[in-house]
Amino acid sequence: MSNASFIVVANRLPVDSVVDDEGNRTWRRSPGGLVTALEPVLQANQGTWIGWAGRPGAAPEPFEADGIKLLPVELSADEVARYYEGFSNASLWPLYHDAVEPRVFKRSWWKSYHDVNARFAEVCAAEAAPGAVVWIQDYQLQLVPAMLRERRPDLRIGFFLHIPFPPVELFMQLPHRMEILKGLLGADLVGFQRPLAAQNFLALTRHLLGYRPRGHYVTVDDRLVRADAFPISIDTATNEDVAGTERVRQRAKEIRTELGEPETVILGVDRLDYTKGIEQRLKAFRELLEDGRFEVPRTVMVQVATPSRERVEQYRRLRDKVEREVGRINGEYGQVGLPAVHYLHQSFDRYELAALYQAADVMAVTPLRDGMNLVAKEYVASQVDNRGALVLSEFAGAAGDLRQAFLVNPHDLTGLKDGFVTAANAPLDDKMKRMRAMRRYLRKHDVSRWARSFLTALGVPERSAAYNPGSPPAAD
Ligand code: ADQ
Repeated sequence: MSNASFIVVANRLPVDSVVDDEGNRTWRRSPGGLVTALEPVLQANQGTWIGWAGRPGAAPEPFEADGIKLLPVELSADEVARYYEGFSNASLWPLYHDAVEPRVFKRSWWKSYHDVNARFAEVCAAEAAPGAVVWIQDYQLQLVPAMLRERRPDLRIGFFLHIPFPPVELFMQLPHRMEILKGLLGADLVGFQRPLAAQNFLALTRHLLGYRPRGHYVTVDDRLVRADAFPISIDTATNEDVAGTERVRQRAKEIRTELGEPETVILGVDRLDYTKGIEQRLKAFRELLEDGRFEVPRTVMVQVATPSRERVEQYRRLRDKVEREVGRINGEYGQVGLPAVHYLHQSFDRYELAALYQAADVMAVTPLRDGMNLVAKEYVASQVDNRGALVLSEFAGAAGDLRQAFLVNPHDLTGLKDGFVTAANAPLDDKMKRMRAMRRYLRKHDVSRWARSFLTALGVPERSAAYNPGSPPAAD
């Protein structure tokens, strides 16, 4: 047995395999708030991160990065297809997002999901020191809490779901619903993005298992399981710092020049995913041009659609539909050298992303359903002059935190169009007041506070140096 007293278990390791200039294969840390938030805790506790390294086939040997042990778990090509692309992304993902796209169930996918979860539990059980704290992440690993408890009842186990948790009647469609619910109940603490998700989960324990949840707790075999909301956030200070650099300010100006100095730039930045409401947003924009309420080149749209899950059929179809719609809008409303929609199917580094955020007058975050949506929070943190306007879907978890946004219902096209027009035409002092309030909120509620509050609830001592070496916990 190893001696890791704090372990993170996630589908992916927080690194990507890359080939350097000399042709050697090395690891590059993948960007993301989760690793930033958990790094201090992992470093202070001889922590280990367990996850897939991103390539099918034999797992690389464990290695260290920035004082954190990374422990790769093997996935075969077949498991990537069935456990990851199949059960996780074609069954669970659409179902948990209110079935905005039909979910597909295949029996062979479930077996693979089960086997891979068991492997993660096995690796973790062998790695954890006696009494260690284990924090399991997300929908790909919902069976791990119970599988781990069976092997190691001495551990303190937390689970956090990054996506929505569906209401009882939707969850009930899921084959193997009982195993999944029991899997999650293996944890001591099950965390969700929003209070409603925690309530859905507790209601389900009553409905499926006849338990009697009280407040945030439910008793399972003489053990108390807590279900509660812990809205995730961003590394606000770093986002603000990057946005405040001369490089970003300069680049933001350049972008506006490259766009032809429009009066209004509307921006969307999303993984190319059907939950993000990209089609609805494009349709709203097209109708606004049709109605003459927006006019090119005074108003233009930039849509960044990050490549995502391209081997899953629904995602390939979505890409075709989005690209057709962009082509249609540009065909009808663009001019030579002045497209109405600038469409970028690419990834960007954090400086370019911050510059895009800063160049945008209106940020369109219009998911049909979203656990949180960090893009909305990154946009707000990047508005160092407090000038932008955020149009935000009521169905994003972020709407519970960013209450001063221009809230819209993306299922209601007329309302969505009105939301864009209101945000684009809002007086500057109104926009600045909203933006200041949201930035204040994010400074206080950043990703380390999120990690701290989850771990405190899991029973890691509040004042433990593990949380935040060198700096005291943020005051309320
Ligand atoms: P996602 O669905 O991936 O996350 P989101 O929260 O918006 O969605 O995070 C996307 C991240 O990717 C952001 O940090 C953004 O900056 C980055 N990104 C997007 N496009 C990019 C591009 N072209 N280049 C570089 N970076 C890009 C899931 C859930 C969310 C939940 C998060 C965290 O679906 O609801 O907020 O996990 O819990």
